[in-house]
Amino acid sequence: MNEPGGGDRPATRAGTVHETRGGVYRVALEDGMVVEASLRGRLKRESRTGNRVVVGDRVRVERIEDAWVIARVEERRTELVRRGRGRAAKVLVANLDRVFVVVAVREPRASSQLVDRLLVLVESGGMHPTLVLNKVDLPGAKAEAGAMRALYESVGYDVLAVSARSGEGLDGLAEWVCAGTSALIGPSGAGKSSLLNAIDPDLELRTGALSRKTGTGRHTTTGSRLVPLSCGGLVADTPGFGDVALWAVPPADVAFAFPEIAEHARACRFRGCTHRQEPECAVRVALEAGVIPASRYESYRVLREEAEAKR
Ligand SMILES: Nc1nc2c(ncn2[C@@H]2O[C@H](COP(=O)(O)OP(=O)(O)OP(=O)(O)O)[C@@H](O)[C@H]2O)c(=O)[nH]1
Ligand SMILES: [Mg+2]
Ligand SMILES: [Zn+2]
Repeated sequence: MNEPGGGDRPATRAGTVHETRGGVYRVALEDGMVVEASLRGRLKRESRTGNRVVVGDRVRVERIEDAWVIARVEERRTELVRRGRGRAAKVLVANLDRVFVVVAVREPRASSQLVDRLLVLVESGGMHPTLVLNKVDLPGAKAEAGAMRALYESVGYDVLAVSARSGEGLDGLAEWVCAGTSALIGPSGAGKSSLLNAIDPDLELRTGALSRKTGTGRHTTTGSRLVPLSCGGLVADTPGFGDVALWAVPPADVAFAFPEIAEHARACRFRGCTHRQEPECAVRVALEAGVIPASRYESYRVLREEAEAKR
């Protein structure tokens, strides 16, 4: 519909939503022009019922008199969905090529369960994240990062150990974020904004101090937006979150979000094996042989039970 030149409607132009703020959508058009648009009536009604237009959405806009209107939203290739305890699932960013799960190895130290929750969140959205271990400049953090790297590489993740402060490992991260569209997610205070500033000092994203009382971040970044990097590439700096719950993930799908469990599950005797007490469970055999790390299996068990309780 509404292809350029066709019909009596005005021609529409393709673009990508870079920022949303109170009903105003900043859209970058394909020729580099940036316009502020509102939603056409039907889309506006849909957005009130939860079908929101988000950052990263590919849209078609048209000019009506001197205003721009989003006439259509293209189908999404991927969705990064936030699922938190006690809240409705919410799409944060659409059409990402890559997601980085950023955690600090110290200050605040991320538990393996938190890391697994974040990885699972991304996997359940159909993407395979890269794990970024930040703050390796802190005393003792290198050894910690080394152990985490070994564990997560063994189950199939790319892992980067970096420091926004010392610049260590940043070349590796820059190589990834300077191409395509990516997002950084992770708990508040992990250093997501600091990493982006270190890669591209022109960004001047706001970064925050850690709370003295809790040692965690204070949600310095609010709202998501896509920012163009001077090296090329678009990146979403998202607000920190660590309260990930598997809202609305069918229990049987939880295993698929753990690549190493999914791989062994194919050899289980029973088709609907939950990998807990069934006989001839290939997952438990791999666990006992040390092929599946105990912490990963433990996270699987906890998340599976959570998903079952939500039914
Ligand atoms: N030692 C050290 N501190 C860092 C590093 N990166 C970030 N920090 C500090 O960690 C704190 C939080 O950094 P931010 O970049 O604001 O963290 P964020 O992940 O963007 O947090 P939210 O926006 O709240 O989600 C700040 O005090 C930073 O200076 C690092 O590599 N090493
Ligand atoms: Mg931030
Ligand atoms: Zn099994």
